[in-house]
Formats: sequence, C-alpha cells, structure tokens
Amino acid sequence: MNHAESHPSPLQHQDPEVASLLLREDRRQAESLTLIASENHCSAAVRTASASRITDKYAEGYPGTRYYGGCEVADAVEDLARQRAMRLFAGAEDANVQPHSGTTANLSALLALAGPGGRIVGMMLKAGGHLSHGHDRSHTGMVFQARQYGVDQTTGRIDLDEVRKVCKEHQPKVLIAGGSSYCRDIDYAAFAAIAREVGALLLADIAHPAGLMAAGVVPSPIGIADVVTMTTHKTLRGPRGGMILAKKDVQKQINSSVFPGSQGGPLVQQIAAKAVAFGEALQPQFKTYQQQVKANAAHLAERLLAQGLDLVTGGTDNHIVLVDLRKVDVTGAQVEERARIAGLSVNKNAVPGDARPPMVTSGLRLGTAAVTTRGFGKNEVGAIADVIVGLVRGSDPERFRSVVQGLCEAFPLP
Ligand code: DSN
Repeated sequence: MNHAESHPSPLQHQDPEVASLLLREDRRQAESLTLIASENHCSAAVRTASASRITDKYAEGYPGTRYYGGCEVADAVEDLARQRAMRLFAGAEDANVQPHSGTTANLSALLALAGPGGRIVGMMLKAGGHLSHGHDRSHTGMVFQARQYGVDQTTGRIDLDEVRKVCKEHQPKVLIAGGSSYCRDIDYAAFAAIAREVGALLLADIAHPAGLMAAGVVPSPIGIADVVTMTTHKTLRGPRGGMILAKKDVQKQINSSVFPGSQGGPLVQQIAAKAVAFGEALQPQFKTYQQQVKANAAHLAERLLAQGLDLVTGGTDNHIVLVDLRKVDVTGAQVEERARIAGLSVNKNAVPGDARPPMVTSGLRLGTAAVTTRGFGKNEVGAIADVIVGLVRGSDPERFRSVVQGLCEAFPLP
C-alpha cells in the first residue's frame, strides 16, 4: 500500500501527530490478519464517502421533513441508501439508515416497541447474545425489565423450549433473537411463533450475519421478524453504523424513536457510505464473497476440530468459530496476546457457562469476513488454523510471525 496516498496531505501537513497515528493503523491492518468476527475491510469507495464534505451537514429529521435548510443533497443520499437497503433485503417494508451503531439501533427499537420499563427477553451475553439485549450493565438491562435465555449446555445451541419457558414466565413485549458470538443458524419462524404465543413482537438482531443474509447464504428473518436491527460494518462490509428494517405497522414508532427519540442529527457522511456499501452488496460478486466467507469458516472449524480443539456447538453455520479452551490450560486473554505477537488480531470471548471473568474468558472467537475480503481461500485458512492450534498449545508466537507476514504480503488489503 502506498501510505502517502491513503490520507490526504492536508492532514499530514496540519497535524502530523494524528496523521502518523492513522498511518500506524494502516500499517497495523496491512501487516496483520484480522480474525475478529465483527470486523471487515470496507472498500476505498466506502471510505471516501465516509470522509466526504457532507460530514458538515446537519439534517435532523427525515428526507422531505428536515429541521434545517440546505438538505436537498442529504435527502437524496438518504433516500438512495434506504432504497438500496430495501432492494438488498428484499421484503423489508421500511429502512431507517440513521442509527449511529447497532446498540443505538437496538435501544431505539426496544424503546419504540416495549416503552420505558417494558418487559423484554433476549439471549445472555455469555451464551452468545449481546450487551444490548438486556444485559444488566447495558441501559437495555436498566431501562427495561429484562429476562434472558441461555443455550443448551451440552450442545451450545439455542433451546427453544427454554426460550418459550422464559417468555411464558416473563410475558415480554419484545423477544430478541440474534447475538454476537452465536455460530449457528437461528430458526426465526420458531422464534416468531413463540413471540405470537405470548403476545410479543420479534426483534431479530442480525448485526453479525447481515452480509451473509443479504447474499442469501444463510436463513434470514426478513418477512418474519417485526423489526430487524443490524450494523453495517461486519459481514455487510460497509462503514461503521447501524440500520433498522421494520414492518409497516411499526415503522412510525421506530422512526420517531431513532429521531428525535434517541439521536439528533444523522451522520450523513456515514449514510452516504452505507449507500455505497449497499450498492456493492447488490453486485453478483458479493454473493460469491459471502459463499467464500461461509466456506472458509467451515474449513477453519474442521481443521481446528481435526487437531483436537473443542468448538462451541462443534462447528459453524456462518462466519464465526468459537473455540472452547476449557480443556486446555490456557485462557482466552492469553491466546489473544499470543496471537497479537504472531500477527493475528483475535478476541477473547466467553463460552456458554464460562466461569472466568469477561476480561479473561475461556474462549476465542474467530471470524472469516476480513481475511476473505483479502482473498483467502481454503489453503490460507488452513494455514491460519495451524497457527491458532500452535498458539493454543503454547508454541512461541514469534515462530509464526513469518507465515503470517507472508500471507499479509500475498493478500494485501483492498
Ligand atoms: N462489538 C461487536 C462484536 O464484536 O460482536 C458487538 O457489539
């Protein structure tokens, strides 16, 4: 990569301190491999839109009904992003592209559907859920009356009988399906049936598999869930941000819960970048990319299993592989640090029933979205699996630096 070209010279000229930090990050990404399941490498076109002058524009409100003048371009940008989103997730009845993040999207949707103090049910963080699904350290666990379901401790999979039992006891207004480290397909129709049984609405949080769903390579909740929330920067490979798809009958509440309920002016530059990313995702190559993301994760899982590592659920249906380290004398935090030395960016992660605290954990979450963007196929993923096994088993991480460096050079960032 030509680093001098990757940032505008005014920054280097005016603020060499920040410019040099950003160049360091460019180098860090170029010279290491990202296996963090929630990260990806968006295109130069997405980054250009995100850094454009429209960042200066205030556009509180929605297209056609703004509180500021001069929003004609912002209106066109937001309309385009919404239209592309609804083409990409065919069957979606409305798209709100303003949420700044996945957590903001969830908070806005939950406030719209359950109301402050309302009852919600979501999956426990430790079981693979997300903080914003009712965890007690999240506002979603403070503002709402939240109850949570786990997973079957033997299979690591969602136990729909438990979901039903928790819902029957708690009588939520909103049932949440989805998570941040759940590596299996979710039966959204079954979740919707449980929600109907207890008079709840179903919110599907597809932040992780959104790209796989847009490409049709894993089952999607569109047309099943009342509301679908997501981030745009994980498998979807767009800019950092969130989005909400809603059925017509809840669309008004959702929109007013995002603005003015939870946010002020939208980040129009991010909305422009979302439009670019959705345009990319509508191209046929995006499906090929997502098929490879899924195939790479399946291969990574097979190779780790073959070398004796335990995986939560014994494999994967999506881009995530969750290694259970409890039978090896090592923590998630230790492997994360060894991986950093070797040139791999990974994250420690709780496994279901984990006795260790969140900053230590007994698991390692891996994802294939970013390395697949770099062009990785089966052979390269196999080589990485071998490195991970070596790191887990305690080999000197420095030993793997040249293998990882070779892969980084052969598969540069887009
Ligand atoms: N931080 C995201 C993840 O890693 O899954 C979720 O918020």
